[in-house]
Amino acid sequence: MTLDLPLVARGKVREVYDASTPAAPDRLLLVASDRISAYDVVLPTPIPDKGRVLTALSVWWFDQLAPVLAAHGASSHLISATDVPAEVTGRAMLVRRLAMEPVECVARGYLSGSGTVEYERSGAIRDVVLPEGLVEGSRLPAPVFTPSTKAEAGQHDEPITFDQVVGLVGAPRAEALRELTLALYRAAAAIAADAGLILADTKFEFGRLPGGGLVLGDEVLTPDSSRFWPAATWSPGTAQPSYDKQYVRDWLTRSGWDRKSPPPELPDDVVAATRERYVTAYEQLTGRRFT
Ligand code: Q0Z
Repeated sequence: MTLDLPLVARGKVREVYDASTPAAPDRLLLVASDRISAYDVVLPTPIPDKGRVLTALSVWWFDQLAPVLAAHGASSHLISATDVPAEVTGRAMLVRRLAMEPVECVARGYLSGSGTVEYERSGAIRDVVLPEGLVEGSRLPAPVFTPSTKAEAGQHDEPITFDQVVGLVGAPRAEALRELTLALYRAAAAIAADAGLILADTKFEFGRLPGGGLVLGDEVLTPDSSRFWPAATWSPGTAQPSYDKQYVRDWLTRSGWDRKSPPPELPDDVVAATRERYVTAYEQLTGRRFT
């Protein structure tokens, strides 16, 4: 696949191109690939349709969240998921180029991963003191805003306090980012709950248009930016299996891969099962068939 557009940024599993024209400046094209990463490395075997499923999911969520954004005087960066080059049909979004805020805006409604590590060390997550006795997978008394800095490519995001967000963007914008992040999380978690899924946590990225309010950017509420757990099997006290990547992780572990050497090709049955998980997640959430 070769798009004749300037490459602006490349992530592990997606790319950003400059899609500006003289008539329509400040446009980007976000392209999702079928690549999958596990344990921080991109695997050599693509998952067919992953890019289309994640794009369709993100577009569906932008639509679901539009009222929440509007209520906060905000909007989304999405312009069109159909007016895109033929080579990337279904797996690309044409978006407005924003001045991105230098903060990853994470909301957590459940204790998991690095949130559990932080709680076990300090009894708190960032500046929010939590009750005793919580375990991996516990629901938090209220969702918590846990921002992090944007790391350079290949590095991990660094947790930061709310005061550090204030230092980066000023108090009014820091408060707006926190309130909007939590409002979007609550709305999305309620929608996910109706579909039998727990939205444990999610990461948003915001930017601004010249002279404008906040704009929700990037991809939203995909399995790559969020943890979704089936509500039916939720069981605090043990790690909840990853909805999408568990087959891949389990197979990689059983394969004896040392996590340092180049990763092995995935077998066909693991690819098929993983593709099915992405499609099922989309269909369960949206109530639509994936085509
Ligand atoms: C998001 C990223 C990806 C690698 C740039 N609307 C926007 N305006 C300005 N910048 C961005 C956006 Cl979405 C932007 N990223 C994150 C996405 C591959 C990095 F697909 N980079």
